Amino acid sequence: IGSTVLGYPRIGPNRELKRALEAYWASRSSEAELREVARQLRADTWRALDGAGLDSVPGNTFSFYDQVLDTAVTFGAVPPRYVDLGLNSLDTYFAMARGVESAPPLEMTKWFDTNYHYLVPEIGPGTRFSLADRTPVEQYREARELGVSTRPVVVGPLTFLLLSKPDADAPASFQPLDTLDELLDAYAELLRELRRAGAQWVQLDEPAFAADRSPAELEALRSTYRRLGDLDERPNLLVAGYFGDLGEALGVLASSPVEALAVDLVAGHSAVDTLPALRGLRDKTLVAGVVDGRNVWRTDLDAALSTAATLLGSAGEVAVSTSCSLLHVPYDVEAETRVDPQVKSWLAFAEQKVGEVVTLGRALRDGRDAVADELAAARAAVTNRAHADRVRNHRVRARLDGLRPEHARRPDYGKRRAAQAKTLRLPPLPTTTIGSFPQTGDVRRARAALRAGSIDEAAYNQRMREEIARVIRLQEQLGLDVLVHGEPERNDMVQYFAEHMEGFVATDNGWVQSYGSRCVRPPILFGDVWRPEAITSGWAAYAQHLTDKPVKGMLTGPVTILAWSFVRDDQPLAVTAKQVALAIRDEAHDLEAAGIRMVQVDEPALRELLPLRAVQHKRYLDWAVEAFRLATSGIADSTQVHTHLCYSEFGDVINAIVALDADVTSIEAARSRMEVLDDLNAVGFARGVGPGVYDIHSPRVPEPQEVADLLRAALEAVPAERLWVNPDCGLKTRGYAEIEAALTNMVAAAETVRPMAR
Ligand code: THG
Ligand code: ZN
Repeated sequence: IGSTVLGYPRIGPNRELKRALEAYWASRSSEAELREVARQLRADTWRALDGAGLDSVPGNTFSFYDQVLDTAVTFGAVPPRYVDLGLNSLDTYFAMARGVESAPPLEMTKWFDTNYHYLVPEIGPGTRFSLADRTPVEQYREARELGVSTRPVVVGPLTFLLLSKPDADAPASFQPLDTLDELLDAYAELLRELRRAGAQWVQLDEPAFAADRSPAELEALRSTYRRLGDLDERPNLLVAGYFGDLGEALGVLASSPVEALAVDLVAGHSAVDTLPALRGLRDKTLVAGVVDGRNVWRTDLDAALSTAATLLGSAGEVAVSTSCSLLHVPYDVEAETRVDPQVKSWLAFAEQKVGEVVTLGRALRDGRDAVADELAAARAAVTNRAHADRVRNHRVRARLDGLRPEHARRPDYGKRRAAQAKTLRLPPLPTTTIGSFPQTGDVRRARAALRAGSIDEAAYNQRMREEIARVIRLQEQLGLDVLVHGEPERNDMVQYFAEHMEGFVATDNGWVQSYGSRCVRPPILFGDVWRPEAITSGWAAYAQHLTDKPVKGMLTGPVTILAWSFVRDDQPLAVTAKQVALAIRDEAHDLEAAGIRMVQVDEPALRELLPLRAVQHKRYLDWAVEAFRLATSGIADSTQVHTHLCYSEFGDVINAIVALDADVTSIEAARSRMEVLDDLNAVGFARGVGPGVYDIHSPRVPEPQEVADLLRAALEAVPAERLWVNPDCGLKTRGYAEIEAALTNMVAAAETVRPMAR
């Protein structure tokens, strides 16, 4: 295998796939046009990877939407509600991803601890697996015709089933893993066809084993790879485990008949110590993932080489690779014009990381001298970064050193509650929203015009103020009790804060797929973080002076800012979190000084950064909670702290939610009904809570009756004086027609239920 990468971005260097998909969905282009864009992107990728000098080029890394969905379709796991639509194969696939009028989409959730989302396959006793779709084989042939012999990458059978959920008709005792035997028949057929098409290698991804797994699951891993290994007609098998140390699973795989293992030596560096003891590795290829596939820093090639070199005696062959697929980083750092040249010299995106892997492969094969120039250049960049003045700020460091526990503690809740009741004078069941209002075309155009220089800052600010005034008027008409300014000035909230803080750089073209055609441009946190001047208080104060009702100030929490950025890897995340927390604390203070009486600090990504292994949970949650409290403890008792959580199941972090000690927590709950309230009660949560009363991710407008029923259900679990009424997330992605109707009904429902709350 020599040198390789475990996967590659597929959205296109200029988001060509995004545009092609959205044009197709809007019926502005044909299936043939969409397929042609996809074919071209695949060809460009294969040629680039082959041309860069990788010894083994991954194949089947393209996807029209998601690789887990692809796997479900490959093996025929298409639920009947989509088959019954009678659509062609491409439209059936998109129906699973996006839903249609009569069939809701598959559930979408986070891919391990990344910011990528996959579609959750639905498996039941009735699922009949087969090799229903031959895309991996066809794409192997397509690459071969271009002269590139690829190594098709497929989600492994165990990870596939472990990420699936039982379908709605499955009996309670059923688990997707029960279907493993039948699924393996279909995998066997795929392997046979790939072999017949000429494939030398296939990569099966099993990242699920970087998380805690039961003895039964480890046993399933053993039997699966024994069975696949014993097939007589198959390519060589590379099993890839990433996002952490595979632990016990490494031993299982090392003693299986597969030919190669890929390990993540960045997120799971500890495996370096255990690998030499695995005797079964001696006749296998070990693919050492020494180049970070999830972050954007240039690799310390000397260190990577010595890691790979230590392993030389442990395996039959040592190859080098990225730690995981490069799906999680942007294409090309050379496309960046805005990034400061010094910072840019420290960065490597997907294309540059391929170059690093090639260099490492040559160094291992031909010796360091063969790539002396490349090693020297990498060394210079790493040294330059390590010593750069701009990475450290002494005032920030001194402030961190001066922190005491009391900086992260607010007085007793009872005292705060009394102080807040006096200043805020809210009705029972107060109504509010999460913060953002729809971003109109007008607002987006104003931002684009400012960037293009066709309007100046003053004209832009005027435009935003008009928008804020409109949103305040609307909220007053709707009868909401606690207002927001609507956030017209923010594109992506994390990007917005990063652009206004020191220690970050923003990218022009650093797009990374989040789900389907949707992308984000994570800012790059390279140095000590601080806030040169107030960011949000001007907008909030402007909004407040337009109304007698309280306006909430809106901030993003430190954990979420880290989770949605590329973070520095030269200090513990907990330290970086504190720096960001202090910048947010300054913002909260300025909001208060500007007359704002409620400050909301959102942490939608609190669950996302939770480590995959339970033994690491406490440490993470301790620093995550501490960072939030540091951000929110610098203000008066009478100022009400809100937080908002969404995008996940909260079971694993429920105690942390209590520990945040926010006065009011709004939480996504419209889809899981009000169950989250029982979960909160069970751990003694006794603060204000706003369980989302309708799902903003759908255009559907809830009826007043429906919302009132939810509120009555909530009142079974929460006393009236703690219950808030709000949608389950921000309104940014919706249209005004929908939200006006939905909020009207929400306010009406609150008014109906209020009398029973007095
Ligand atoms: N910001 C960031 N990360 C996130 C979210 C976010 N991760 C989790 C979740 N929210 C992901 N959800 C989305 C929702 C919408 C879009 C991307 C991720 C989206 N993106 C625009 C697109 O692709 O056209 C581009 C947005 C832009 O111009 O910046 O619509 O909220 N960081
Ligand atoms: Zn939300």
